[in-house]
Amino acid sequence: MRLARRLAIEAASARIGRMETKQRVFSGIQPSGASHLGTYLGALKNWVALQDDYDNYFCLVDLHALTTPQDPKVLRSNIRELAAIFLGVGLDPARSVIFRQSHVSEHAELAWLLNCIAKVGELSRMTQFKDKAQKGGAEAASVGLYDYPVLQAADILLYNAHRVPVGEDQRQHLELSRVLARRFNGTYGETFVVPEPMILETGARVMSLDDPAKKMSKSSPVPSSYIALLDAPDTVRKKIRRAKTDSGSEITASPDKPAITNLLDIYAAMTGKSVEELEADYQGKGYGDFKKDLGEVVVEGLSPIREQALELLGDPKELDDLLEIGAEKARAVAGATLRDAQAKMGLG
Ligand code: ATP
Ligand code: LTN
Repeated sequence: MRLARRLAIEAASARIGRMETKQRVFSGIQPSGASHLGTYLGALKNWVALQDDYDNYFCLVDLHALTTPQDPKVLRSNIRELAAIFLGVGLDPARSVIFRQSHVSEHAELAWLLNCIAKVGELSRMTQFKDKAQKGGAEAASVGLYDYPVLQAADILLYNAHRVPVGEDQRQHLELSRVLARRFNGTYGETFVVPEPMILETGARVMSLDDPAKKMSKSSPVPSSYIALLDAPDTVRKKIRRAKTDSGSEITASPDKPAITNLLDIYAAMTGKSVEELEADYQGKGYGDFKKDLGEVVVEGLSPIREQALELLGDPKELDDLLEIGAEKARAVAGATLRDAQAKMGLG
């Protein structure tokens, strides 16, 4: 069975090699904690939908995860869990290259080259760095956290990706990748594709369940603020039942009702219905009815993913093998781009 799967992947990889006409997509997620509904609606769901139309590279960015303190044992298990989630949502190793960043050393090597053209002023303006560094005091933040966006640019540019499907919070990082690609090309000659962000209209910014002013985040210390993709159905129902709501009782989206607006957005993203349709469906009904239905919608959407991921977690060897097959394919592309960049800078 395992062997059959591997052969199928190999055959598909030969097909991937012939797909030069397709544009390339690259994106990544950190194995730094529980992947949640925001990650799913802002990124993963979109990745799955892109698979047939693009030449896809999807990466577990484990080097990025090290920019904040990680317990090695927990990190190891988070990496496998995220790999299981990648496959559980429907990423298909026969159509997409799925791999770990640390298995392809070119990521760290290109990051160094790009470090030498990135500017301190640019990195100091990154809001994610400012927010995260603020939590423990900027002086104590790691140099890795500061340099995070340069490693992200290296990820994308190594594959000459045309499109990068991410949530809204990544817009600024992507802009830096574009700036670095243009600067490198302008200084050393045409080398990198300048990537375009791909940000969905619905689901691109899922907010926290306990504070609709903050994005749903896996680094939140409050587990009830996010719905983890592996949460049991009853936990999902309970978290939604307890989610913060606004004053008043109408189910309508508006800037002065950020909590119910967020829940309506989640409902819309999970079902494909528009927020207006949902407002009409729930006219005259209360928060209780709405939350009960939303709980079922989310449970129904996430259950197949959870079941599939839990099953895959029962075979860690298979997950590791799949990631290694992906890394081999990624190295071939990344190696060629790195050598080109090195040569252009005078290292070749
Ligand atoms: P942290 O919150 O700890 O910074 P994160 O969840 O933002 O981590 P990743 O897991 O690396 O970081 O994000 C993976 C992808 O999910 C990115 O494309 C990101 O834009 C998207 N994403 C993350 N959180 C949300 C959210 N709340 N709404 C929509 N998209 C999100
Ligand atoms: N910073 C991203 C994760 C990430 C990424 C990438 C996304 C690292 N490298 C390359 C797209 C392309 C985040 O979502 N937190």
